[in-house]
Amino acid sequence: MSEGLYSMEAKNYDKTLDLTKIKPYGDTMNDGKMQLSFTLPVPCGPEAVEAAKQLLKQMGLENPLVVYYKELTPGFTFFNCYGSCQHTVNYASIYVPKVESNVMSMPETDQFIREHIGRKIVIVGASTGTDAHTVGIDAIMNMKGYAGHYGLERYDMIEAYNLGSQVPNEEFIAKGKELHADALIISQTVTQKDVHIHNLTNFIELMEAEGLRDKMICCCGGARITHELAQELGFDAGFGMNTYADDVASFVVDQMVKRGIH
Ligand code: B12
Repeated sequence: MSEGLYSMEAKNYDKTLDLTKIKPYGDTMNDGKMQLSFTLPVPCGPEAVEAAKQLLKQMGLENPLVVYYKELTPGFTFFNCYGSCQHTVNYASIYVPKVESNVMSMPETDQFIREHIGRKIVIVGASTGTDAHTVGIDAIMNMKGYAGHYGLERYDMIEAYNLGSQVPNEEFIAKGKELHADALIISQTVTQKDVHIHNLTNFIELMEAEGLRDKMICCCGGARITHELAQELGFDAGFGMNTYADDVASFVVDQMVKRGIH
């Protein structure tokens, strides 16, 4: 049964919380209150507000309330609304595959590498294929880091190489080989037309063709990447939103030790 810390805390102060039937929380348990924002392609006015309310009712929201509306441009109206959701979800039955490793801080990871691997490890990263988004891979790799988490370049015991964006898989793998990478890490942001799936699959195929797949730890990440998807595509791990250098560094060093890579 999956039961997060917050749910347990909530349970302590509100006995009406049933984890097999959860619904949105507004200001009292089980009130179902949700906030929605959307645009309708109609002129701003009372008819637009009524249309928004009818839509909310059809979506199963009780007591629909439009709390803000504004003309975006003639013929289009933007809304902020509230309503009470009547549906529930069985939180207790949820299972989500996720990266299982003990997340260490930067100094702990450096120390772990010194003790268990005994040399600097090499991690090469890029946003590959046609993907031009760099902010994700920079967040993981840059010296200054992201949201209070230093990037891999800051670690004493990691040699980190950030190749930037739109790096073809062939070039990325060749660089990994040249640098004797222990891990290759990829960022993928664009998922339109499943471009990320095609690109990540092509990467794994090339790695296998070169006989490198078992020699390097392969991870991917991005807002729409899950660990489950990454594993399905042949990666060792996948990291989604709210992940940081600590997560991938801990995973890589843990795997290296488990696989006896020194
Ligand atoms: C900035 C931005 C751009 C900038 C990018 C500039 C740059 N240098 O990166 C520019 C303007 C160039 C751009 C272009 C495009 N963009 Co854009 N862009 C964004 C935007 C606003 C923010 C993305 C971002 O920087 N997030 C912040 C970072 C820190 O978050 P993150 O990437 O999720 O990274 C975190 C985690 O996911 C994880 N992570 C990420 N990578 C990795 C890798 C590893 C190994 C690990 C461990 C973890 C990890 O760690 C990070 C920190 O927690 C988003 C919308 C949004 N608000 O998210 C759209 C968005 C991503 N873009 C989008 C699109 C469609 C495009 C274009 C295709 C638009 C177009 N038609 O031209 C082009 C892309 C062209 C191309 N060839 O790639 C869509 C993608 C939709 C989809 N599902 O495919 C979005 C979602 C906007 C939207 N709602 O439509 N974009």
